[in-house]
Amino acid sequence: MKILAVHPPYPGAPAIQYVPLGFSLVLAQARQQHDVTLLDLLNRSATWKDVDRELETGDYDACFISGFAMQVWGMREVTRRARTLSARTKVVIGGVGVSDIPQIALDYTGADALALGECELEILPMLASIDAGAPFEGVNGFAFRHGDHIVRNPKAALVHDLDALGLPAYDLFDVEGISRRAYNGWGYRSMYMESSRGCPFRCDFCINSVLNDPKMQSQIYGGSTERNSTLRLRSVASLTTEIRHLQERWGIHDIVFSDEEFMTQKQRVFEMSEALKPLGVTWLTSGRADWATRDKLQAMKDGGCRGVLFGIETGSQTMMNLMVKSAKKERVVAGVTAARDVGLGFIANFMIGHPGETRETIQESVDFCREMDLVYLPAYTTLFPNSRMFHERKDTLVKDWAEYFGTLSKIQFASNLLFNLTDLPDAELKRLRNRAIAQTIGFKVLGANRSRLVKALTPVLTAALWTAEHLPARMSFLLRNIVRAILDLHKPAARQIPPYELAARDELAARDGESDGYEESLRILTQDETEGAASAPLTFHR
Ligand code: B12
Ligand code: SF4
Repeated sequence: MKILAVHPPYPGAPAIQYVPLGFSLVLAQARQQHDVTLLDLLNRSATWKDVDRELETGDYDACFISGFAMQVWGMREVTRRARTLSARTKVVIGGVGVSDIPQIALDYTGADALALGECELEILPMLASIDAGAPFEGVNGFAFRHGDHIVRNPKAALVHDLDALGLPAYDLFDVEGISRRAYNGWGYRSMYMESSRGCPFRCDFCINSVLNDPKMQSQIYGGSTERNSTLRLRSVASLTTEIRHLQERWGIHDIVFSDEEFMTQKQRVFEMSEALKPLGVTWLTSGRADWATRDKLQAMKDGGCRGVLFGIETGSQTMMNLMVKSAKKERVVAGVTAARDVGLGFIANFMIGHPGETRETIQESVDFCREMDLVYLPAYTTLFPNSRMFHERKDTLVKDWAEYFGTLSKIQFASNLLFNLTDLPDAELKRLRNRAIAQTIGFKVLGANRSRLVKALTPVLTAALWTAEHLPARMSFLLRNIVRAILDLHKPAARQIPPYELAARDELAARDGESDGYEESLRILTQDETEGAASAPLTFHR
């Protein structure tokens, strides 16, 4: 069979570029028995014209599309084109943007079927069902259109032996180009890699609040499902083989582990750090600051780790509790201090605007950052599918799915307020965010005890941040780079690494003005709006 795979763009953030691991594992399964052609619009190696040409001339049996919530608009666009240009092609969508909202996503995109989460082992049976003329029937892990209703098959079993999956289909992607791009590591030749799946926690804005909650699982997927997202580890041998492959084939010398939680498994931290040492790669991973201890961080540093991405989210214990973080502030402080002591860099990720956020809790985050010598650069808490927060609020907040997905795809939500989930007025939340950033920059530059000076300068910096938000993208990047420079200058060695968004500046500048799929996507989105398919502005019920 012939399969066209499409990785849709995220027009709101063209600097975000990476090889999607879940999708490339799915494609690796498919091509064991079938021909797979990939068009990668997110990473700018294909355009909408390529999509049209392939659909028109390729005579594909199936079209696979994958993405996060920001790419669901793109899924609809691909499906729309497939319907016109290649009516017989079965369109199958998957990825975290859609996997827990089968009815909504199939209605919105018009696709034929949808993957209900992890499903590598069901890919070949699914393709066989299309070939046999009974598409998706009896294949676990898929919801599909049947006449005028949606059939939801049982969820697929989790993959327990990750080693058995083999290599992701890296070579379908432009690894050469992507690995050099800033999003994957400033100045590194870097690739993402999966060393584990799952996380034992249930933070309510995260996918694991759904995967680790049996009630939510049965509500969303029905029938019997495995009870949680079960932490599954790849063997060190399979990891080192994959790293050697990446080194030999593409000269990769830096790995970003896509693991959700690296810190809770102590022995694993030691084992991995030891195994990575002789490979001569640098690496980055994610983990909870409250589980970071000196011994783990030291082992990581000795093993070549160049930094860890701490999901701190907030400096307020009240907010940690409301987010169901299961974290104690003292332990977060201890983790960040340990990273500083050991001299290991870290990215401190923060959010603002989670339900329950108030003036006081924002001030607590500022105070926390002041004490810890951190800059507070929070992303607005965003209502994404695949979280408890989303399922609890979607019916009251989202009035129109076309508006929701259209808007998500064209904004950089970290700095744009999509939904105000707090009781604060929108303008005040935005002002408090800018003021909080400004204050922590002030304390960082002038010193934590220079309250008066910081107080005097805060309105100026806040106004500058406000102005930056209303300036063209390039100017706002300039401002972010000033923040980046401040973070970079910080001593001692264990500095707060700027978030990805900041690291991606040159990418945008270099590509500015290039005519490719992104400009075309923005044009189609605007056209959608005028035709009322994704009309702005969003309307919210509160
Ligand atoms: C690693 C990671 C990243 C990496 C991606 C690395 C990579 N190379 O893939 C990077 C750093 C790039 C990243 C970026 C972001 N991320 Co992220 N990320 C993750 C994380 C921790 C793991 C993803 C992963 O690899 N999962 C494992 C794979 C195997 O699962 P999977 O992707 O779901 O794929 C399986 C199935 O869905 C299905 N499938 C997938 N596609 C398809 C297609 C077809 C046709 C079929 C049949 C099946 C299928 O089969 C796959 C294999 O079983 C997840 C959390 C999570 N558990 O998913 C968050 C997560 C995906 N990220 C999230 C977010 C919000 C972001 C950012 C916006 C953060 C930011 N502020 O920059 C950006 C946006 C990127 C973008 N597309 O625009 C959210 C997404 C929310 C949503 N519902 O869309 C998640 C879910 C975290 C959360 N909040 O819970 N992320
Ligand atoms: S610790 Fe991180 S990965 Fe785990 S549930 Fe919380 S946010 Fe998600």
